[in-house]
Amino acid sequence: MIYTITLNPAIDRLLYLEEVMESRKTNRIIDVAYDIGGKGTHGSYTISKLGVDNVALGFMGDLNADKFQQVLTSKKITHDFCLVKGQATRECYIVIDRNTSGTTMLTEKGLTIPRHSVERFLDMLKTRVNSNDMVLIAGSLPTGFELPDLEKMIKILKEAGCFIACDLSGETLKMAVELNVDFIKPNEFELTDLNEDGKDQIDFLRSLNNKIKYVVASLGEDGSYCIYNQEVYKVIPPKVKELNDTGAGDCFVGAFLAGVSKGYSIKETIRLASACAASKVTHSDSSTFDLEDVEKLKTQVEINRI
Ligand code: TA6
Repeated sequence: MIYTITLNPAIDRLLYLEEVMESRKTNRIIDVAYDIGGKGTHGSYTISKLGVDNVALGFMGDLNADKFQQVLTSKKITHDFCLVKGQATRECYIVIDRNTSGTTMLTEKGLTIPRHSVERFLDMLKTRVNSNDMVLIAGSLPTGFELPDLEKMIKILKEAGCFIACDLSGETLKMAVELNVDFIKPNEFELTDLNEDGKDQIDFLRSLNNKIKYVVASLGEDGSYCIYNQEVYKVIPPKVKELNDTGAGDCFVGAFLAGVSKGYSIKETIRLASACAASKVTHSDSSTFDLEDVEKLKTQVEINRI
């Protein structure tokens, strides 16, 4: 089984503007839509759509549980979130205007998890996860679930012997690297941050790959590097008409894990993940991609071993 863990999920509120957003101006919203938010939940949506069973785990607030569950159901996400009493799952605002250089995301702080809920969640993982499973931990930490809790959680998963993928950033990414998880996806800024001695980028990626089975470094418009078995693959995604880049990275990660779980070769896995992410950006919400498009886009992914 694949489990995704979104500790601080969200309902994405998509705000479509007629023009480019500007300060000191009234920016008129022409349409509003909702989508699932939070990175692990996006992973779950992608993994399910690619035909692989999985369960989305994490926390959700009871005040707007109906609304959150409605979005999960509309996305056909199987889930088992722990309810946090007296709180609401956050909303994240995605502003989609005519700006060609990407959307703007405004994220609420989100849940505060009480101590007893943190402990209950960690205990649940101990009994639920076993060595054949894959677990994706993705997104920011809510208040109350602190760095030592993340450390404890990763150690529980390591003890279970499962595959651990982390789509984290900042201190949480550093923690994942220290604990030698199986998959990470730093972006170019996070990579610079991790590379404290300023090593050559490729040498540094190879050194990360000595302890982390799959390292994917996203380089923005320049594509990405994927390092597996000390081989470095430069990946150039297909050129598509971008409508909304939000969630493209989450979609990549979900598809990558689906590929690994299906036993695809590294190249097939990269091809699938890049094609899914490329399809995602052609959709105006934050999670949708199209399986027919993915088949076409797969042929346009450029992968060069360097
Ligand atoms: O990557 C997109 C997204 O998952 C949005 O759906 C949004 O809810 C946000 O990221 C959450 O990110 P955060 O880092 O705050 O957990």
